[in-house]
Amino acid sequence: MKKNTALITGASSGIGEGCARKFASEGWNLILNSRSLPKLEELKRELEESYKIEVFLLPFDVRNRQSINASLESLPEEWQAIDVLINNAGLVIGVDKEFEGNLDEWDIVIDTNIKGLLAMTRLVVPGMLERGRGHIINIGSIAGEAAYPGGSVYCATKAAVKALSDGLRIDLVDTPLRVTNVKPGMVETNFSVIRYRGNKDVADDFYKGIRPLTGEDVAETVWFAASAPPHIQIAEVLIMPTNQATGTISYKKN
Ligand code: 8X3
Repeated sequence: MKKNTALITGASSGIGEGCARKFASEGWNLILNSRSLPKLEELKRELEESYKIEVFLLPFDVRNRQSINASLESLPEEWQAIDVLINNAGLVIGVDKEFEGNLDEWDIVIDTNIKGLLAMTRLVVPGMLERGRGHIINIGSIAGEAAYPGGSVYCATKAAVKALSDGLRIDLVDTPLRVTNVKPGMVETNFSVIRYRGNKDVADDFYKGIRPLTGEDVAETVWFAASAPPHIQIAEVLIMPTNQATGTISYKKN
């Protein structure tokens, strides 16, 4: 029997890698994207061996539209039927105030978190519609619920992910396709190290006194949405550590 296929962006670490492991363990074939080919190659080797599935690698930066186009067009015929698109690639750089931050860094955040996600959706959904089958799972964030100190631009991008998810759900309402926005709170991944510009001590301190979620924890929720019966659309899930109550990072317990 033909296996299902998921395309995961930002799959070389964190939530994306967690999703790759989870879907592979459920017997799915995977198209894995990230900017870093060596990490993807290692993951491909491991998952193919452990789970007897097939992995196709598509290294590109979701900010580069030409590269996304060329990569998706290069997909061999047998890899074109994508059942689930997991728009996971995303990042935050810095904790600057809106009137002090670096506009070039914010371009990277906005172009990745919003425009990259939108481009992937724009290019993958038409094929899903033709096949009458598909699920778009966006990795949003608790940060999209309300702005928090030092999070202005990142929070804005995740509010945009909510709007894009809701808008797509409206656009697809008369079709069998489903749209899910998974909104994690504190997840311990490389994400925080980049937020603090590589300062691992500060990043670790961010989680002091709290047991954060892992990429694998979030992947379980993504799988829950993907494996629901076809008439059930898990529209949104907000998931956070037990000792986190709001999205305001300065309110964290420590
Ligand atoms: C990441 C969640 O709370 O660290 O999307 O901003 S938070």
